[in-house]
Amino acid sequence: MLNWWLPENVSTYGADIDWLFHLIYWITGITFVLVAGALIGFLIVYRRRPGRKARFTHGNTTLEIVWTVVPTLILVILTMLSLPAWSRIKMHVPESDVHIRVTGKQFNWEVTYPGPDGKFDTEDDRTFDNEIHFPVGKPVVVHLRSKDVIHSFFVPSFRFKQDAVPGREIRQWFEITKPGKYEVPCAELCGFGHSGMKGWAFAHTADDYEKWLVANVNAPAASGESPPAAGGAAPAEAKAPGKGKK
Ligand SMILES: [Cu+2]
Repeated sequence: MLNWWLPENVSTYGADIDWLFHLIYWITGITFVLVAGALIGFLIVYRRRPGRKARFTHGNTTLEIVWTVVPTLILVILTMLSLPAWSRIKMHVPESDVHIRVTGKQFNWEVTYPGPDGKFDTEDDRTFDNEIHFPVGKPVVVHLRSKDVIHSFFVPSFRFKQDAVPGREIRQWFEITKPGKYEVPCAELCGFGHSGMKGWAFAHTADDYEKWLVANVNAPAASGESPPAAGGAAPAEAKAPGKGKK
């Protein structure tokens, strides 16, 4: 239903979001057609004609109660239907051994891996610009930060969208089902270069991710040199990672 206009869903929880999206789309779409149709109908039926006088009407109490109660009920039911998905996706971060810090800044995504010690802010951290690599088939925990203004880390195919807020670290997660290269735009107007703020998410098979990690994150960094290119470990369209800076 209507999948021709949403990007392919490759996330384990994407179907829960798409279902709600489509439900709300149809409710608001049908409401729009009914309201616009009634508006046009009234415009024609009650148009000005010679000899017809305008008449004051107080309204219709029953009708007003109905059109207040029905939308209220719809909103309450939508809230009830959304709660399980919201709770599963946003309120709980599953256990994982893949933790990646993503920092928004004007106008880049900085992606930091904790390195072999598994801890951020240590000597062996590795940071890349505008590319995030991770394996499919397991939860990936993103530690989202911002250096300056509010950005929004958005991966349409993952049904993942989360603001990055200065002064806070927000932990969110996704689990991807299909290897590939996916676009990561910034979805919050964050300044002059906002439209060019775009990164790429590389979902690897477990084996390819291991190879990428060994080649790019776990390799001892020679001083003054960039870490080796991803080589065969990354998908064909993957370019070599950016600067491997501390
Ligand atoms: Cu931004």
